[in-house]
Amino acid sequence: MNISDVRAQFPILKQKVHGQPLVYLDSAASAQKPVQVIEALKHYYENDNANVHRGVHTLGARATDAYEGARVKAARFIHAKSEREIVFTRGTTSAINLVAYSYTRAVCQEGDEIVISAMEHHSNLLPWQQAAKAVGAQLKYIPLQPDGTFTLEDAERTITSRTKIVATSHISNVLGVANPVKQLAAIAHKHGAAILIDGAQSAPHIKVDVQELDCDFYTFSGHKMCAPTGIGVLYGKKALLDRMEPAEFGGEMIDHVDLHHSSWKEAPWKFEGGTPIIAGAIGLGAAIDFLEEIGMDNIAEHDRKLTAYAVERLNRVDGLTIYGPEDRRMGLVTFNLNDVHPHDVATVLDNYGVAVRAGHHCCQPLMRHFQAAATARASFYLYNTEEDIDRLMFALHKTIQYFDDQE
Ligand code: C6P
Repeated sequence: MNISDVRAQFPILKQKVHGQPLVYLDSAASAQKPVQVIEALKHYYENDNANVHRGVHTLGARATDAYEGARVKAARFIHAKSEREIVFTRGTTSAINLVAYSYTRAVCQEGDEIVISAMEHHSNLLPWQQAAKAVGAQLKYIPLQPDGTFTLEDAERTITSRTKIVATSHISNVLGVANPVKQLAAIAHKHGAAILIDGAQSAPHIKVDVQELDCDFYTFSGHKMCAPTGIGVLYGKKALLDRMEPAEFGGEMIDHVDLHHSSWKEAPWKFEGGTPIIAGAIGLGAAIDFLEEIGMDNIAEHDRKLTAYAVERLNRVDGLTIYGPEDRRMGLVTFNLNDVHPHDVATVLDNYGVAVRAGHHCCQPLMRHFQAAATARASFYLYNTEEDIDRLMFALHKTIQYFDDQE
């Protein structure tokens, strides 16, 4: 993996911010787009733009082929058995909402349990809260260790024969820690429960094999892996998708419509009511081609090395706290500087051209666990370099100096 070649594919990285070369360390929020993806969108709109699945005309057929071709690529990317297990959604949030709404209603009765953890992103927490209320199920949490992780022993104790669904992130967007999802899937299955894995932070960084993990549902967002915003994927085992009713009704998803009764297409199309996210899916297909050409194993190794480099440098800073365990960390590091609000840290860093995220990262329960209102987070992707991290460290030292001078 030649990093200068990779960087050259990302036009946005060539700019200056506040007179300094941009150092983009916020890919966990949204990744940048390579020319290959931008060109794929441009090509689609300049040559093939039309609605899908309905037209007999040439553009309609081309658009349909490109849209359904992207589904095949997404299936290959996560090693699904079939493209029929790939539902296009707006992103991880809408994918989880679909399962929480529809699968819960199919399998849960009053008194059943849904099990998650307090480490989850709000998008993997609120949908379950709402679903549990709707069907009278109990929402249970696997307890967290002081470092914010959970153990398989605690998962064993929390999951029971009344548990119908277990949901957790593959990689936490705050801790960067990879959860033992394969073992968790085995525990869930032992109790007859299904497992959903929130892959928003794993699909961009590591090779994912849903068959190997034996997860029932896996969700991810295109925009965090070089694709456009507004496209994501819900993977579901075919038999489970077949049990689920659609959550949206209208054009495209139907088989037969009468005045008082209608029937739908098979999965995945029954979940894609209305004109689908055609350009987004084509952009996602181009992003998958781009990432696969570099190689997901190469990307994982690069991101792991950079993360270790950043952690090692940050650990040397007096008064800096890193959240989460040292090991199993991938793609990001979350921290706080003594006495300086993370929003102030991020603002001063921005003056040096360094973009990091500050806030609760859509994980308020986890923030409360750490008794922190907010944190700063630097996240890395295939276009970042050690030099980017050196620039972060330089800007961080300037930040410390600035606030020391204020005292
Ligand atoms: N996390 C972050 O800066 P959407 O917004 O639907 O594409 O993804 C939601 C989501 C779900 N799960 C995890 C683990 C995530 O990290 C995210 C998005 C961004 O951390 C934006 S809050």
